[in-house]
Amino acid sequence: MTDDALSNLLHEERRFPPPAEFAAQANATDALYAEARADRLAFWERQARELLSWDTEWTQVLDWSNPPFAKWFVGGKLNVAYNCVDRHVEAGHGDRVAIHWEGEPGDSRTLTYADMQREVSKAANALTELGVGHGDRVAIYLPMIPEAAVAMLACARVGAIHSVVFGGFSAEALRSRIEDAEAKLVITADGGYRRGKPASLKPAVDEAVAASTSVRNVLVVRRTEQEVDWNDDVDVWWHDVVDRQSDQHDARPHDSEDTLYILYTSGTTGKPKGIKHTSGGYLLQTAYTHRNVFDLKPDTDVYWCTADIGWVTGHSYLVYGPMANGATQVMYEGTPDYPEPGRWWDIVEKYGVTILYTAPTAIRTFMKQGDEIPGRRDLSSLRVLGSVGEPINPEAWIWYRRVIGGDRTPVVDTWWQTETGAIMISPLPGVTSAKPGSAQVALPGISAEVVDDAGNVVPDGHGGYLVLTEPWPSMLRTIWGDDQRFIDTYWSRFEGRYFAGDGAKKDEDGDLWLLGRVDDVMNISGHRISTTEVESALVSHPKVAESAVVGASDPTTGQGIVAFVILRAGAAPDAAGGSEIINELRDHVAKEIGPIAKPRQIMIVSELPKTRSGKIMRRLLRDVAENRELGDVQTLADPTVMNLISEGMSSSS
Ligand code: 6R9
Repeated sequence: MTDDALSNLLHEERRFPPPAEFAAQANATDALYAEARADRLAFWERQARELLSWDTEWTQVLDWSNPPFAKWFVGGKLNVAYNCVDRHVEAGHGDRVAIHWEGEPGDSRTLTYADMQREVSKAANALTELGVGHGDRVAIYLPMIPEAAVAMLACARVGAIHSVVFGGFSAEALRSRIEDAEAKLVITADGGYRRGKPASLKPAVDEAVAASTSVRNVLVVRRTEQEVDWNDDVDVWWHDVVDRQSDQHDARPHDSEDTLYILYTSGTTGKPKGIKHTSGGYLLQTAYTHRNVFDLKPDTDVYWCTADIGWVTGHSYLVYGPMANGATQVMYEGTPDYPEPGRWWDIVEKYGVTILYTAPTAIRTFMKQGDEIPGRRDLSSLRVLGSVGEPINPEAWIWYRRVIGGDRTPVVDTWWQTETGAIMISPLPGVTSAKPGSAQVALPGISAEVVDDAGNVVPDGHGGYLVLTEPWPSMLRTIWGDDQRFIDTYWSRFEGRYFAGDGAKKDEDGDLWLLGRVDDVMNISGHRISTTEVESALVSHPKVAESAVVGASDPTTGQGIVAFVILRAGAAPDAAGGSEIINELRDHVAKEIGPIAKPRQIMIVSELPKTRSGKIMRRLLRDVAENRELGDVQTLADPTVMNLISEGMSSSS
C-alpha cells in the first residue's frame, strides 16, 4: 500500500459505536478483556469448559516447554464430531436446522442436527469399511454440497485427518497435495454447478490419482449426473457405500492434540505448505470466536458464511465453529451472480439470514453493481456483518454497513490466517466502537503487537510488522512433514514471536490497521497465491525462459496477477503483439494451479530487472504494473533494463 493510501486510511474519522439495544443483549462484554488479561490460561480453561464437551479433562492447559511446538489441553480427550453434532441432538435440538443448503440451479435441501448425526455416522461407518481409520489422511475435493461438511465431520469422528483441496484447483495441485499427505482415500463428486453449468471434478481426480501409490479408493458423490470414467478397482459411489451403512456410530474420544486436518496454503516458495491443526484447542477457539465475534444466538440466528470449504474460512466458520455452537446456517453451492446479480440477496431474504460473513472482494463487486440490486430485497433480518480475507477499504466498509446492513448493523472486520486457525483481531460487535477499515484490537485471550525491523514494539501512530506474542489454542502446530520450515517461516524472524507476514500500523488509539502481506504472497480476491507458484507454472511451459510475477493493486480483487515473461529463443510473439501466446500462457497457469491463478495481464519482455545477486526486483515491476513512476533503480545490475521494459510495454499496448 502506498504512503498516501495509508495516511488516507488513518485519517478515517468515522466511528460506529454499537447500538445500545445490541450491546444490551450481546454475548460478549467488556469484562472478557479484563478476565483474559488477568489470567490468560485460566480464561481459556473456562472457555474450554463452557463451550466444549470433553470425555477426559486436561491435566495442563498449555505446554510451551518446547517452543514453538505448543500443546493445548494436554491429556484432554474429546470427539470433535460429537461436539459438532451429537451433543446438540442429546440436548434436545435434533429438530433444529443445521444446514439450509441452496444449490445453484435452485434445488435445496434441509438437514437438521438429527439428520447430520445420521449422515455423519453413516459416512464414518463407510470410512471404516474402506479401511480408513485414526491418523489416515483423506483428501476431500468436493463442491459446496452438504456431503462436504459430512465428509469432514466423518473424518473427525474416526480420527482420520482430512485435507480439503479447493474444487477450483487443478489436477496437478490436487496431485501434489495427495502425494505430500500420502492420502489413502479421495472423496469427490462427479461435478458441481458453477455459473449455470455443471463443472466436472472427477476427471481431475482421475488424473491426480493415476500414478498415486497411496490412494486406495475414490469415493464419488453424485451431484450433476454427468458421465464419468470409472475404474472398478478404485472408484466407489457414495450412494452405494454410505447409504447402506448403519446410522449408529460410537464416537470415540481422541486426544486433544490429535491432528484434525491439514490445509495447504501458499508460502513464499513454490511448494505449498500443509498447515497442521489439531483438535481441542482448534475447536475451542473457532467456537469461542464464532460465538463472540458474530454474537451467535443458536436458537434464533440464521448464519451464512459465503466462503468455500476449500479455504480455512470454510473450515473454521462453516463447519467447526458454527456446528460446535449448534448454529443454523446457510450453505450455497454456486456463484453470487447466477442467474443474476441479486442471487445472494434472494438467499438472505429466503432464509432470513441474520449474520453474514463474506470477503471485501465480493463487497466491492456488489458496490460496483449499485445499491438498487440489494435495495429490491428485504434484508432487514440482518443484524451482524463480517468481513475477512484482506484489508477492507473504508468506503467498502461503509457501503456494506449502509446498503446491506441498513445503516444499523455492526460490521466486524476479522483478521486471521490459515495458520492462526481462528479469528485473532476483530472488534466485538456489542463492545467496540467500530472504525471503518481497521480490524482494531486483539480478541480477549490473544496478544498481538506491531514491531519494527529490529523487533522493537513501535509506539502508537507507527507501522511495522504484525507479530503474535503468546501462543493461542488454534495455532498451527507445524507444517506437515517439515518442522524446520515451520520454525524458519514463522518463528525465526523475531525471536520467540510468531511472524504473520503482514504489515500493520497502530493508530493514535493503539488500534490496528492491517496493510497486506510483506512477503511475496499475493492476495487475489482473498485467496493466497505466491508469486513463485505462478512463476513456476509459467516456466513449466516449453516456450517460457523466465518469468517474474507481481501482485498489482486492483480495485475489485484487491490484487491482480501481473506476469512478465521472457520467451525462449525461437518462440517469437506473433504479429498480434503476442496475444496468442499470452492466451496460451494464461490457460497454462489455470491448468497448472487453477483458474484463480490466471494472470490478469502478461507482458512479454526481453529482460527482467535484477539485483547484482540475481534477485528479481519485484518492487520495480510492481511500479510498472501499477503505472507508477519507477522507484529507486540503484541496486539494479543493469540500469538500462527498465527502459527496455517500459518501451516494450508501450509498443505492445
Ligand atoms: C482467513 C484468511 C491470510 C492473509 C493474512 C492477511 C489477509 C485476512 C484480513 C486480512 C486485512 C483482514 N487477511 N483477513 N488482511 N484484514 N481482516 O483469509 O486466511 O487465506 O490464510 O489468508 O489474508 O494478509 O495474512 P488466509
